[in-house]
Amino acid sequence: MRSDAVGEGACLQSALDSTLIYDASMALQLVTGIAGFIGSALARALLAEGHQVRGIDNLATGSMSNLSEIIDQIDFRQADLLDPAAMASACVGVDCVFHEAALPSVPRSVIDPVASNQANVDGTLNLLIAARDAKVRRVVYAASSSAYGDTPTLPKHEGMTPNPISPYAVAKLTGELYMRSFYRVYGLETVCLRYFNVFGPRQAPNSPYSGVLAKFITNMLKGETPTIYGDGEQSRDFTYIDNVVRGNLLASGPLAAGAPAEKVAGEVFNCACGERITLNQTAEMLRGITGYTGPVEYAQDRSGDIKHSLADITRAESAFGYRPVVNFEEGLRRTVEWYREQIAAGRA
Ligand code: UD2
Repeated sequence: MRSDAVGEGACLQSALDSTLIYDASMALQLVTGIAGFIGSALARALLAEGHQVRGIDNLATGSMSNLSEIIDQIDFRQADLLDPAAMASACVGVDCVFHEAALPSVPRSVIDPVASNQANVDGTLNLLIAARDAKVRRVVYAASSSAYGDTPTLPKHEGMTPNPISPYAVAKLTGELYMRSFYRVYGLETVCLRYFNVFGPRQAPNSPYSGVLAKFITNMLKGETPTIYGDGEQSRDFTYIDNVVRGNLLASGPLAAGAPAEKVAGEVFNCACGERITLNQTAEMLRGITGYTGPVEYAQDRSGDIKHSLADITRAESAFGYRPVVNFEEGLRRTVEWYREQIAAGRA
């Protein structure tokens, strides 16, 4: 409800908003990377809002187990972003594309920059061409906070000049530039959400490229020693998955009362909590939540790593009412509980 709406006007506005929600729910939404932890969370949220959901994934880093509860309710296609025919077919009849598919990880891109570029740049371009040709209404893109690089200014705001360090950061930023280009040149509504270190249930913990929280939590719950790269004084604006899902729903358009095209198309928005914490502090907090009493190891810092990251989230708030719905500590508790259940059930 808008704060300036009162009395009869408020009822009318409420009815209009409900109509918009109902109409949008009839539409088909495409989630790329649907078997990943972000894509699958988004798919569950879209289904819960009454949408039809189609999803693609090449299963390079995603897992079908993330879709086990919803597989009967979605149109799942195992397909690669680099396959133009599969992308053209996936975009037919789609209202909004949520582009979550990516080859993540800074260190992976340092080892193999070509693979990062293929998946994150060539794949994104293929998808945009298919979305344009199918006359998709909007594409919401999972951009990355890594675009800011190591500029000393904190918090990072969207008006800053990008300064990517790793090949991964360059590739994700290039995806943003293509998003903006496709709005300017072809009129395809695109919105870039720069995610800041997303974490939560279903994030894969077992790869050398896994996100730090998935690794630390599973290490501690299993009584294994976590490794901190560097001195542990680097900081992150860790963002619980529910916040990113909320940001996507708002940025995608007529869902609820969010994001009219004139405010968001061709634009970039931070999607984060707006708070930062060091790895050392995080490890201490996790000791308290998990009950881990063992040591923490320190190792050589990673090439391409960023020291501090913190988002200014006011732009997304003023454009489409984004606000974090779950804070860091609560998100950490929920995530630990989820991994605890998985480990108890022999699934992690
Ligand atoms: C970057 C982006 C993030 C997302 C992600 C995708 C930034 C600030 N963030 O995350 O938004 O796009 O890439 O991959 O650029 N670390 C340890 N021990 C471990 C694992 C990691 O100490 O076992 C450290 C790592 O060196 C880094 C921090 O933890 O300083 C976070 O690492 P990460 O891989 O979880 O995420 P990051 O910040 O590279």
